[in-house]
Amino acid sequence: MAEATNRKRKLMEFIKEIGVDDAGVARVEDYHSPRSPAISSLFPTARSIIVLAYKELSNSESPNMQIAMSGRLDLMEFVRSCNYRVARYLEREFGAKAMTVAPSYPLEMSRHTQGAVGDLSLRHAAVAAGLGVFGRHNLVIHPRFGSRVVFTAILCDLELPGDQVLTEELCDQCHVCVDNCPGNALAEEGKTDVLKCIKVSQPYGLASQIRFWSRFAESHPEEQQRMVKDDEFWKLYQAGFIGFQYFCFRCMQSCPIGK
Ligand code: B12
Repeated sequence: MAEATNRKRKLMEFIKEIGVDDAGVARVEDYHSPRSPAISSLFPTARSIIVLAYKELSNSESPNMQIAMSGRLDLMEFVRSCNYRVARYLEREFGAKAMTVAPSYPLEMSRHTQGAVGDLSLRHAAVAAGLGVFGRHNLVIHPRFGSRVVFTAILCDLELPGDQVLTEELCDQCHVCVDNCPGNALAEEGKTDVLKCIKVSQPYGLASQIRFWSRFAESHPEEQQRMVKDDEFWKLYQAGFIGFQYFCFRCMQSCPIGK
C-alpha cells in the first residue's frame, strides 16, 4: 500500500510538471458507464484509470467558429502529447503496461453506436476519479474549472490508490445551458439528444457528407461542377480533414459555474 501511494505521488508530480491542470485516479472496479464497453475488453489486466483534466482556452467564447475550433485543436495536440508522455512515464519508471485513451476519436463507427459511444467514457471516468460531477448539460463540472474542461485517460496495470468521488453538487440547475442550446438537445434531463446536438455542433459531419454525395451521384455533370464550387462542399472538405469540426460550444461556454 505504501509503495502504491508513493508511486501515485511521483506520478502526480510528473503530471503536474508537464502542464496538465488536474488529474485523478479511479480503480477499474469503481468505473461504471452502462453504455460503454467493459474495460476488460480493451485491456484485460488494467487495474487503474488515470484521468487528466485540462482547462479549455477562452477560444470557445469567440463567436467566430474558426477561432473557437482552433483553440480546441491546440488543446487536442497538447492533450495527445500528455497522454503519450504519461503512458511512457508509467512504463519507464514503474515497468507498467499502459494504454492511452483518445480525447474524442477514433470512435467505433457503426450503425449500432452511430459514432457516439467512446471506448471509454471519459466523463464517467472523470467522475470516478473525483474530478467532477455531471451537470444538467450532461457535461462533467470540475470544482475549479467549471464546465470548460476536457479529459483524457491512461489505463494501466498498476495498482494505484483511487481518489475520493466528489459528493458536492456543483450544478445549480440554473438551466442556462438548456435555454442556450441552439439545437434544443438538452430538453430531456439526463440525456443529450445526439442528433439534435450534432445538427448544430457538426453541421458538416457525416450526415451532411452522405446527403451531399448522394445528391452529387444523382446529378448531371454540369450540376456536379456547380456543387464542387459551392461553399457547402468547401465547408465539408475542411471539416473532413479536421476530423470533427465543432461549430457550437454553447453548453460549455454559457455555464456560469467556474467563470
Ligand atoms: C460521442 C461524443 C459526443 C457525441 C455524443 C454525446 C453523448 N451522448 O455521449 C456528440 C457529438 C453529441 C458530443 C457532443 C459534445 N461533446 Co462530446 N464526446 C463524445 C465522446 C467521444 C464519447 C461519449 C460517449 O461515450 N457517450 C456514450 C455514453 C457514455 O453516454 P451515456 O451513457 O449515454 O451518457 C449520457 C447520458 O446518459 C448522461 N449521463 C450519464 N450518466 C449520467 C449521470 C448523471 C448524474 C447525469 C446528470 C447525466 C448522465 O450523459 C451522457 C450524455 O448524453 C466523449 C469522449 C469520451 N471518450 O468519453 C466526448 C466528450 C463527452 N465530449 C465532450 C464535449 C466537450 C462535447 C461538446 C461540448 C462539443 C464540443 N464543442 O466540444 C458537446 C456537448 C454535448 C452535451 N452537452 O452532452 C467532452 C466532455 C467534457 C466534460 N466537461 O464533460 C468529452 C468527454 C471529450 C473530452 N475529451 O473531454 N459528444
